[in-house]
Amino acid sequence: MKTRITELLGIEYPIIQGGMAWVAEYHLAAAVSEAGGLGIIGAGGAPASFVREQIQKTKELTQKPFGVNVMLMNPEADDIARVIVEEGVKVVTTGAGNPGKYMAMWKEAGIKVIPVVASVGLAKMMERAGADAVVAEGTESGGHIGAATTMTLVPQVVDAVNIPVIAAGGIADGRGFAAAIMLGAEAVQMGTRFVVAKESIVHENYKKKVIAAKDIDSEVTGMTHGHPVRQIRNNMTREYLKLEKAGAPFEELEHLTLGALRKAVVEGDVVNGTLMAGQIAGLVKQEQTCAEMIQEIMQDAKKLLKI
Ligand code: TUI
Repeated sequence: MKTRITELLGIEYPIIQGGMAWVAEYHLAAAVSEAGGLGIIGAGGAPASFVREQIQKTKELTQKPFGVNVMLMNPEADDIARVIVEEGVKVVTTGAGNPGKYMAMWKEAGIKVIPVVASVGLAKMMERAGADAVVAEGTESGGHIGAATTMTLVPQVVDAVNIPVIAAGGIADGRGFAAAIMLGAEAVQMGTRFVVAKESIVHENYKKKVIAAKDIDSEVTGMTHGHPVRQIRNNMTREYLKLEKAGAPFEELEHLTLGALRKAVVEGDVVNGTLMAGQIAGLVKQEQTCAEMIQEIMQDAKKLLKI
């Protein structure tokens, strides 16, 4: 299936993997790229040296294009932005902020820049700044989220910009893919389904929680201090929301979450760790390889779209 995104990125299928902190490391990124999508290394809150290593390890596993996601609240974002250029990475996505200050450097290096946006306003600003495409990410997503739903955000962004739009948030199968195409998107970005990929290094306990999750099993923490994060309900979210409701200061809440994502992904602490996942977790039923996931999605979507 050809779209402006498959042409822009030189990939076979218009499916890109979300740049999930801790989860999107080189095994997963290489597996998605090898399967014909675009794998992405999620820099998250990691130091620049770690990101460089991840890029080098990905290159050892695949010759195909892959990208790096820069989480813009990372204190080392400036260094990571430079490492991406030095290592010859072809595609960058960004999250949790405005990547405007890196745009000139990345464009000059010939990098395809794809900011993740949660509003029409930022999408237009990114197009003016020279972005090659945008990911329009709805509030159904896991992790740090905006307010608009995928169903409302994607067509509004499609109408507002001329660059291609990638839909994200609540997409995990061929039906979601086909729906995104109907909304005018030219690719999808998926996170939650790839969390349970066979090639994903996420702790088995975390994967089991995603697979067991039902439609209404996620909570949004951090709404009151402007950093809403969607994650699967557990002891952690109950404690957090109780404190948040009681008006606890940001510092106290931050202390609670500090290292909690690592605790869940690496140690498998599903009680007090942060289990970031989207609302579509209820649809994710089994561990499969990235290739199996992508083939299944494309086959189902092609039938629905009659292409
Ligand atoms: O960035 C994401 N998802 C993420 S980042 C992340 S790491 C994290 N962990 C704990 C707390 C906070 C972050 C986990 N998941 N998705 C893309 C995204 N970007 N969603 C929303 C936004 C966004 C929000 C506001 C982008 C820009 C923005 O404002 C731009 C401005 O004007 O500064």
